[in-house]
Amino acid sequence: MEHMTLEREARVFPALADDSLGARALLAHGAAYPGLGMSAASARRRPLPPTERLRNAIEREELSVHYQPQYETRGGRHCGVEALARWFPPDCESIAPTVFVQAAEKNGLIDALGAWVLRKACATVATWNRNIEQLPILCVNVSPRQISPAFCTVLASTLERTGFPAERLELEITEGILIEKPDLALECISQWKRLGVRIALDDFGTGYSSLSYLSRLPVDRIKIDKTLVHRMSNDLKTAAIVRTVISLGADLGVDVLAEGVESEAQLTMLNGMGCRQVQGFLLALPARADEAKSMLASRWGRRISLVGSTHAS
Ligand code: G
Ligand code: MN
Repeated sequence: MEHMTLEREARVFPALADDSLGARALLAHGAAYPGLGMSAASARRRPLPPTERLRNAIEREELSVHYQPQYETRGGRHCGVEALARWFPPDCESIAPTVFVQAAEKNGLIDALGAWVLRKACATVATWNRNIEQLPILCVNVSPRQISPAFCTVLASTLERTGFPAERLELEITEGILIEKPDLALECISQWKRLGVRIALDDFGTGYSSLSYLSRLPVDRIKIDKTLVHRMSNDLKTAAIVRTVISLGADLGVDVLAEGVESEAQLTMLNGMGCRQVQGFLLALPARADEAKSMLASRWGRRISLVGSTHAS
């Protein structure tokens, strides 16, 4: 299954081998599995340079933004929605976001991609309710490579052009940026805050998880990484870490959301630990805008159909 995906990706990015380690790795994988490398026909086809290909994909709307709702563990009301870029080329199956985001980072297209996702998501979600109070918190991932004064300009103009309320927009960053360029990151994040947006620390628990970031940065939400959520049922130490992060968030006055919730057992455990916000396949898969919008209208998302209506009140 994974090998099939790699082959598709090698076909879509055949020319990435010029300057991208990601593509070289993909092609190497294709070559490592006999019969799964590029076909003679696709090798003969002269592909567009990768930069053009991704730029065209954005322009032709082959890329789209999907939305994954987030829910409160008490009452089941939604507490946000995460915008996730997806690529569905017409000539093959979808390409994993990890692949094209990494390729964009290496080919200098991440600024264009990131700006496009931000504009698209703000413009779309802005129409979901006339009443600003009822708009979900919209979470948009920001790659460490996007952190620059130019992104601040894009952010300001997006808020102005789409009319999306800054206080309902949450930018998700990972610790990578704070380690790579701490001064620039602090400067940019302070500018975002001045525009009124919220900040989330994404994938928390996978990197250095330095507690000093939490005191130095104006963080509004911590997102516990899905690998911790998946491990905690079978590993007491992981469960202790998750519990500690949840109580740390409470002490700091920062929201804590657990990502990757896939089972009732995980949800029950998180609820018992005092976690108030969850996101994951149990509750809602990432979905097209219209589906996500209607999911937000019902409490508990998918879970209502899994366990009946007892949680709906
Ligand atoms: O790094 P970040 O947290 O932004 O990753 C979000 C990714 O996680 C998305 O691609 C989304 O599809 C995926 N995802 C969302 N919910 C779940 C889940 O319950 N389980 C797993 N394995 N992945 C999930
Ligand atoms: Mn995220």
